Order: sequence, then structure tokens, then C-alpha cells
Amino acid sequence: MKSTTLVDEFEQYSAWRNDVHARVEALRDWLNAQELGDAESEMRLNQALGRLQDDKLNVAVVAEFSRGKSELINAIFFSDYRQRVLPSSAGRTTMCPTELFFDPLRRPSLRLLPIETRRRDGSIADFKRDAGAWTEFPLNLDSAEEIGATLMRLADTVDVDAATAEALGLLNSADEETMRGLACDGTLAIPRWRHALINFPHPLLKQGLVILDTPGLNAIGTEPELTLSMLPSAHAVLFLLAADTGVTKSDIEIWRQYIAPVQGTSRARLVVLNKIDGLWDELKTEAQIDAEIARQVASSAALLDLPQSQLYPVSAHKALVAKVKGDAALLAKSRLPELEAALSQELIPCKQALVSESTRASVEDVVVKTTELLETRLATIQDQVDELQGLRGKNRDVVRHMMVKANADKQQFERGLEQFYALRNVFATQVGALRQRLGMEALRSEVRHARRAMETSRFSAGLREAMGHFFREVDGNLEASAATIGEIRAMMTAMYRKFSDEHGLAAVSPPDHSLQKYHREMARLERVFDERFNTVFKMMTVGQNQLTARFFETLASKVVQVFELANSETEAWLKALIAPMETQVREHKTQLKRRLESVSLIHAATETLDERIAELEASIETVRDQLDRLARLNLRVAEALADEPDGTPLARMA
Ligand SMILES: Nc1nc2c(ncn2[C@@H]2O[C@H](COP(=O)(O)OP(=O)(O)OP(=O)(O)O)[C@@H](O)[C@H]2O)c(=O)[nH]1
Ligand SMILES: [Mg+2]
Repeated sequence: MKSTTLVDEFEQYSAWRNDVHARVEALRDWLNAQELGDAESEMRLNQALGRLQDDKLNVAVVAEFSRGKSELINAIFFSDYRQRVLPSSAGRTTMCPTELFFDPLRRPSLRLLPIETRRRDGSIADFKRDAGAWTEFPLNLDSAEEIGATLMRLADTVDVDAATAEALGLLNSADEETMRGLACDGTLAIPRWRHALINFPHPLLKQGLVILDTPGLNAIGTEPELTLSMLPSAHAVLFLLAADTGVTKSDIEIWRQYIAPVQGTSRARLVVLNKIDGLWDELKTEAQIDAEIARQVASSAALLDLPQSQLYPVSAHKALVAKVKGDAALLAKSRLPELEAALSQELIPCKQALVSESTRASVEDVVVKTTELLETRLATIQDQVDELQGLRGKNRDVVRHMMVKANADKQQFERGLEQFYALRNVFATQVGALRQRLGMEALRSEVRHARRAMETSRFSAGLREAMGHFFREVDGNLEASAATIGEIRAMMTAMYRKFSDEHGLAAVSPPDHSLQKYHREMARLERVFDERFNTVFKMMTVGQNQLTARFFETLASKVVQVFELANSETEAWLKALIAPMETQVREHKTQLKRRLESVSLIHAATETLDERIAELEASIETVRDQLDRLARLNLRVAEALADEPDGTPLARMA
């Protein structure tokens, strides 16, 4: 009972990824060995290789407390350990968002971020960069019991008084519902930890799977980062209901507020009706039980406004028992295999298509560019051979004439080069302006400005204005940067055209670059802010500044991430813009020099003509071989990309 559909599919996907990686690597190494790659090509291929290597697949599990999230993760991913890995028990168990992944550079461990960090500035993403903020417990891989015992800490709580809970943003005195959680002595049991990171060498985690287990009961609402970035960036979200409770008001609330809006086109989102074993009544026939499950599925689907086919009834608990005991009949009855099949079908092809597309684009660019370079080289050598062959038997006057012409060409090209260098200076100035506007320094100052404005505004109108201003400024910077990018590209296009017309260099169309997607991401963040504002901050009471500040920190760190991406993509684009030109210019210069050398040589001794021609013909062979080999290496990558892990072409999936 070792493997399940999802596990198998994921392993096949990883094998496919490794195969693509090996072939792209072969291409890169060959280009290097032949000295055919420039810095830009090498960077693009290395980026593609990096992406293939740290390719992550994020699966988040979300639900009210005690619906069986942790049990489902145990059943799908950890049954090989023949016991529960994540703690799962009645009542609230998982107290903080828990990420499971594998990082080979660290020892296996459980790292916990203390809840007190909520008093400090900074988001979870910021704290992840601050190793000292975490409490670390090593995981002893030789003992399943010890692992289980260590992971019990995910359920740790501490009792604090109401004021402390409020200062941490975990209690709102204006909200009766949360006030009811207080014990008679006025204390409240709050999570001891804010976030957990489990570094665990499970085979699937090693291959890049990242699982996010979340705690139920409002935790999603108190940690804005979950809503703003962790759920939207998950490749699949599993939402759980339980057959014993039915669909409750809080289930619907979580669904409407957090899951339904996340549904991007490429995101898998599955709803699970767990604990169907509660309906396995021994006094009923199979058919009656099936009918009862179908009825629950239908009514739950109606409440969530979903087609019934998107709801998967399962028993996570029985599935775990069945896998541990190797009971095939029980596993089938738990209906987990259907859910796993659906999950792998939604998750893996989508992800594979994305990875395949980005790898293909990088490899194609590099191959096209290198082919162009080789073809230009071939044509130039061929011209020289023709020229020299025409010279056979010609007298010294003609040879002298050839030399004058070659010299004139060289001089004309040198004048062209001067223009190129002048243009490169203009380019540098524009790039400087672009970096200033789009750069992190400008953004950080906007963030500081907004933070100050928010701190001083005690009322919600001022708060909204401060945020509105922040978004307008940042948007303005993006727009101005987009305009500069347009100008830079137009300038480079003109330069490429000029060199192609006047000196016969290959006509390259400079790559395009758009900041549109960052604009869209900013608009999305602003929308999230507006929604939150309408539900939470509108009725802001004094003392809620804490909550606002934390929300702003998360938002700001998200905006910083957006800008970091925009910056690194823009830098890569700038390189891609100028590098092909530099390569071509260098190549053209070398060829002109060789031509001049040939002619001078012949001028000195006409006897060496045949020798020179033979030499040139040999280099034509070399270039032809290189072109041939390049095409074959490219084909190997393309073949791997076109294959699904099990060998059927991806295209058929569409
Ligand atoms: N009968 C039955 N019980 C289940 C099933 N799945 C989980 N449970 C039980 O439900 C309880 C809650 O399960 P958990 O996995 O802790 O639930 P959770 O959603 O992770 O809950 P929190 O961590 O508190 O948010 C435990 O006692 C499980 O044994 C199931 O399929 N059938
Ligand atoms: Mg749990």
C-alpha cells in the first residue's frame, strides 16, 4: 500500500523535471565549451535551471477547527510513517499555520516563531530571514515517537490576561463573540507560537512539495499574510467540511472570505466533505449509505454554490488506518483515492505546463540567438572564400584594390561603433533614471511616509487617505517606469535597425518588457485592502492601531516583494537588450579583422592563397557541425518538454 496516485504522479513529475534539467544543462555546458554563449545566454539558462531545481508545489489545507485537516495531510502524505506525524485530536489542535517542506541545507527540525513577535514590526516573510527569532527543536528521524512528541508543540497554548491578548491582536473587546472565549478568571488560552516551519526529508517534500496546514477558528483572519500571500500563491487549496457538523455558519464565512476569492484560473481548489465514516451505519445497506452521502454532498454543494462534482466525500481517518494496515477494501471505502486522483489531475498538469512554458521560452531564445550568430559567421566566412577564390590568378593591382576596400569597410564600421558607444551612454543615463524610479530606495521611502501618516491618523478616514496616497504614489512610479522602458526599447530598436542596414548585422528584434502584471498585482493588493477596510477598520476603535499597523506591515512587505520581482525582471531585460548587440559587434569586428588579414597576407604572398582558402573551408565545416549539434541539443530539450511524465504529449491534455 505504499503508493497513492498523487504520490506516484508527483514522483513522475519530478523525474520529468530532472530529465529536462539534465538536457538544458547539456546545452549550457556545450555552449560554454564551444565559447558560443555570452553572459546573457548563460544567465538565462542558469535561471531556467535554477527554476527547475527549486521548483515548488504549494498545497494549502484550510478549514474550521477539527474538520480533519491535519488528519487528511497525514493520510495523503505521511502514511508511510505508519503513525500520525502531525498531531490531530478532538477540539482545537493545530494552533498556528504550519509549513512542511524540505531544505537540504538545514538539519531536520521544527522551528517555531513565538507569538510575542506580533508586537514587533515585520511580517512572517521578514522573520523568516531572521534566524534568531525562531525557537528550534531538532527532529530525530530514527524515532517516529520522538517526532510525534516534538510536533505536539504545534498545539501549545499559553494563558494570558485579556489586556495581553488584546495587545497581541488576538482579542477585541468590542467583539462579544471573542470575549466569550475568556475563562472565568479573565484569562484566555492563546497559541504559544505564531508560525511553524517543519523541515522534514520526506521524499515528496524533497522534490519540492510544500504543504501548508492551517489552524481553524479565525486564525486566518488574525494573520493577514495568510490571506494576502500564502493562500493566493498556493497551487492548490483544499477546503474541508465535516459530515458530522454539516456546513456551519463559520464554514461558509471562511469559504466566502478566504477561499472563493482566491480562485485564479490556474489554481486548483477542491472541497472535501470529511468524516463520512460517521454515516457508515451497520444497520443500513451500502445503497442507503451511498444515498445518504450523496444527499450530504448535494446539500453542502448548494450551500457553497458549487457544482456537486467539485465536492469529494472522504474519510481521512479511515484512509490513514487503511494505509497503515494495508487494508485495500477500507481504503476504497474511505474514497480517498478519488480525491487524490482529482488533486493530482488539477495540480500537476497545470504546474507542468507553467514550468514547461518558461523553460521552453528561455531555451528557445538562447538557441535562436546562437543560431543567428553561427549563421552570420558562416555567411561571412563563405564571402571571404568567394572573394579569395575570385582572386586566384588576379594581379597585384586587384589585390591592392581589395585591401583598400577592406580598410574602408573597417573604418566605416569603426564610425558606426562610435555611435554605438555614444548611444550606450544615453542608455546608461536612462537606465539610471529608471532604477531610481522603480528602485527599492524610492519604494522604502514611500513605505516610511505611509507608515508615519498611518501612525498619526487616529480615525479611519485618515487611515484610508494615507493608504490611498501610498497606492497612488507607487502606481505613479510604476507608470513612469513603464514609459521609460518604452523609450529605451524604441531607442535600441532603432540602433539594431541601423546596424543591420549599414553593416549587414543580423536583424534582431529587442525583447519586449511590460510592467503590466505588477500593476495588476498592486491593484489586487489595493482591492484586498479595501475589502479589509470595509469589514474591519471602518469601525476602528482606539486600541486597534496594533491590528492596523500589523496589516500595513504585511501589505508593505508584499509590495516590497512585488517591486523586488519587478526590479530583477527589469534588470534581466536590460541585460538581454544590450548583450546581443555587444556580441554581434564583437563578432563583426573579428570578422573584419580576419578579412583584412587575409587580404594583406595575399598581398604579401599570392602563393598562400590556396592554403588560406583551405583553412577557411575547414572553419566552414566546424561552424556547420556546431549548427548541427546545437539543433540536436535543442531537439533533446524540446522532446523532454513535450512529454508528460508517463510519455504522452502534453498537448493532448489541452
Ligand atoms: N470519524 C472521523 N474522525 C476524523 C476524521 N478525520 C479526522 N477525524 C478526527 O477529528 C478530530 C480533528 O482532526 P484534526 O486533524 O485535528 O482536525 P484539524 O482540522 O486539523 O483541526 P485543527 O488543527 O484544530 O484546526 C480528530 O479527533 C480526528 O481523529 C474522519 O475521517 N473520521
Ligand atoms: Mg490540525
